[in-house]
Amino acid sequence: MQKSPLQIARQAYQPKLPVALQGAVRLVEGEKTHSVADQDEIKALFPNTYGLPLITMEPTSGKNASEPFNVGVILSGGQAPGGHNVIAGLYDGLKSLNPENKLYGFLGGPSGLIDGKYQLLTGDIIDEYRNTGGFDIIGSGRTKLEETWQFDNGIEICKQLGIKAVVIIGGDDSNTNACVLAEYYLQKQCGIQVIGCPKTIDGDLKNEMIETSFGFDTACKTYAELIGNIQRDANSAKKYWHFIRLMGRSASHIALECALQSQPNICLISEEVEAKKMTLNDIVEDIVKVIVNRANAGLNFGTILIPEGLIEFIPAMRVLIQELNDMLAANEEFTSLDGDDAKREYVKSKLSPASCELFRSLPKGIAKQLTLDRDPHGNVMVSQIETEKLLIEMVQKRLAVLKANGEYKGKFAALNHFFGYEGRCAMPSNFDADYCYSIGVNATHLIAAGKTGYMSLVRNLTKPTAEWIAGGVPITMMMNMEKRNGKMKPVIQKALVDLDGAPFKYLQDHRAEWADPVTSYIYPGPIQYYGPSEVCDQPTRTLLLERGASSR
Ligand code: FBP
Repeated sequence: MQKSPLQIARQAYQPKLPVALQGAVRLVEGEKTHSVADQDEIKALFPNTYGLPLITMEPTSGKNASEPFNVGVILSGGQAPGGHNVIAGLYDGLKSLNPENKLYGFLGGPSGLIDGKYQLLTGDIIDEYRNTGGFDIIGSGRTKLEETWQFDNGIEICKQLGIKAVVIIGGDDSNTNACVLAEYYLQKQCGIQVIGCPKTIDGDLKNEMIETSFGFDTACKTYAELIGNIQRDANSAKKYWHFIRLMGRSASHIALECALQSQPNICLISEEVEAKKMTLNDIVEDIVKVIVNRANAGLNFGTILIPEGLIEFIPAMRVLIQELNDMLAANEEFTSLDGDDAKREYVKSKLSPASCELFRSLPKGIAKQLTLDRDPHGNVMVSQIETEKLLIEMVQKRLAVLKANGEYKGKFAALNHFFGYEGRCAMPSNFDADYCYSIGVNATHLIAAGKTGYMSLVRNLTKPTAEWIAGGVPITMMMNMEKRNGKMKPVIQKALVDLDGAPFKYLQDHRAEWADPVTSYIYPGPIQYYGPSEVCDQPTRTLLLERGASSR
């Protein structure tokens, strides 16, 4: 396979490890834990994995040796930069414990475990994927591990391969499933451990212990580079408003981080829209004010960042989406209907009067996007809803009214963009390369110590890598009960943007200045892998602001 010079150079990059993971470790147990909410329910559902203690890895003298054992790894859900390094870290960690240890990759996501599709990962394979983006080493998938027959199939295949532990690299839903699996395997006393790793570009898998999920850093830096390029183009040509939707599902972390890096004219934050109970018209009105103000100064261009989950946070829309979720969950009647019109009529006949009214008022294309298939976890697939086009259409209409009234004299030409897939497989930044490798090595120590139901934890991330703290956090500690597919389920609590948190406050304090006719754009440029630390090794602005640090 042909490679670019950078690919070749990156293959030789040796990720940095925290001091605690550079040699032999000893596991130190801390306080017993409890779930973030709904303690009684979670405890009843997870009698064996509830209340486990936090774990910290401490360096020790000597060598961690163990009898040989095998591990299986699964990549679950959307791609996130650094997944290959988690696997490389696992591989190197296992081999340093005992060269006879083996690592199997389950192919195509969780279904690989259920269907017994796997590959033995050898040193040659791992070397090909070190420090690369993507999940193509073994593939990923969104099959939900939730049925006991699936768990039992997993036991069979693990027994055949002598697998002592399964590592699931995934987001909040996949790690919830990891914990359900860990609990089931403990109940069955089958001797298979399950360890989770915090992945998602969305940045919404974070809490008191997990400072950030891997992939968020690289994905945001990739999008921020593109936004900066667009801003420079806008500032040069001076003729387009760019409406840029950014991935991230419900949470607006990606949009917020990109705004902190690039200082656009407007950045919408879904969580704020919800808190202020804003309607679609309120949002349009806010955008229009900025456009008119800039037009008055002769500037008919600008940039607007839109989080992909925005639509779900407009209260009336949320009710509509909830009704649609409940109505469409496993609804064969709906799926058997032929054609868009029949489906639209069916939906309208089942909605409450208020939601029906809203549904009818939406452009047909957007209304249809809202009824598309849910993901296996019952979530509406917000990446398919073109909110940026909806906003352009509404802004255009409002400006036409203002123009007719003589209140707007500018020119409005808009372009739409959606950035998501462009960043999910980018070559991991140094931060993600080091973080992921550390997560992988750390997971091997949790496994060797017989732990299960834990997430591999690496924190203190705004400090130099050597000072990062490694350990384990019980997955039940992050759980609460939420409605999924119409039923209450135990799930890891999603972290949305905290409106009292430092990253949002920074945006709040500066957005008037960024909206102003005076240009405040920042052009972040591409991710740098080689060069001074202040250019190459900085974590996200979100992480720095949250941890009260100015740089690493
Ligand atoms: P995960 O939650 O699995 O990490 O997925 C992240 C994500 O990129 C979201 O931002 C986006 O909404 C979704 O995946 C898109 O899903 P798909 O890859 O199935 O199109």
